[in-house]
Amino acid sequence: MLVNGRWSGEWQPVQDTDEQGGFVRQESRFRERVGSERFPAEAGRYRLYVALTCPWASRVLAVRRLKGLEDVIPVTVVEPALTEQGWRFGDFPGSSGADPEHGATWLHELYTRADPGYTGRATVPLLWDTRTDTAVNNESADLVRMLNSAFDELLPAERAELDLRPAALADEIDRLNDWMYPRINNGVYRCGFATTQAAYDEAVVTLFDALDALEDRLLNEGPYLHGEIITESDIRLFVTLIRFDVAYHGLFKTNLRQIRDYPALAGHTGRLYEHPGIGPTVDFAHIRHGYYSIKALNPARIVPRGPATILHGIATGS
Ligand SMILES: N[C@@H](CCC(=O)N[C@@H](CS)C(=O)NCC(=O)O)C(=O)O
Repeated sequence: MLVNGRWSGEWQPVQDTDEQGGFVRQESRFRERVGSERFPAEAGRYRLYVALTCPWASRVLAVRRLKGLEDVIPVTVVEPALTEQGWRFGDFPGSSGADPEHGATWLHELYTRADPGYTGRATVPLLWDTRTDTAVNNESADLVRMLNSAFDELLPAERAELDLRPAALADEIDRLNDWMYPRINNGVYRCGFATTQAAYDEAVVTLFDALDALEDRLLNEGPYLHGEIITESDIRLFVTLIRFDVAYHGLFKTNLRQIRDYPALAGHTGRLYEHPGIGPTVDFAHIRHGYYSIKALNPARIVPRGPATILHGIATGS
């Protein structure tokens, strides 16, 4: 990570732990908004830096595509494997090559450009303002909301009208998001990055209890988490579940069941994967290489070949 603007030590995944050895994720540092006076909505002005292995970045990418913002917000994809200095720009298939704005080698160079005294991790997603050459926001929860509405004036009516958090459902969406985050989205990381047996045991039981609850919810109230329309909650769930059988089940030891064992969750994940606004943002090679490059969990960094298919038939390209 960066300490006072300088890279220190070798990259390692565990950010912080609580007294029980449980994984604690750092708070995002850049929290400005497009649509403010400082950062007005403009086509081509902001660049989104992502890793395709990363679920947080991928939920922003899915919203970008669903809203039709590809030409408004250009994207740079880093290489999937985390190096000793974190995310690196390069030529892995599906990555974008060199950083077009600064010719940086590592993403952390952008963090110190935005804040020369930055202390913390250099994470994706990161929204960058090319006009003032600084970071706007590195919190995917904010970015999902921003892309849902802040650029609407630049979009044709049917894309502008697409609302992943309609006012009538907003409270319910927030409630479900807050419930899913610790149990499922961050829950898989709490399993994988636990540093004690007790912390892992607690996380894995909580995770599967939550999956069981969502299976029931979808069976009774589906096809989507809030009924008939796709919302932010569905995208948040999807980015975790599409990685589950490929990465988390093995590497993170979330192996009580697979998503393919849950008919409704598998159906939900498959349906979103088939959606032209969502499926193309998924890259299984990046997911596999990204997660299995984490040396602390997989010292020889061998990338497994399987599973060849997930969810009753989606090929993962191994
Ligand atoms: N709260 C952030 C978390 C982002 C995050 O943790 N991204 C991971 C990849 S999945 C990352 O960039 N890790 C690099 C590091 O830990 O150094 C968000 O949701 O945007």
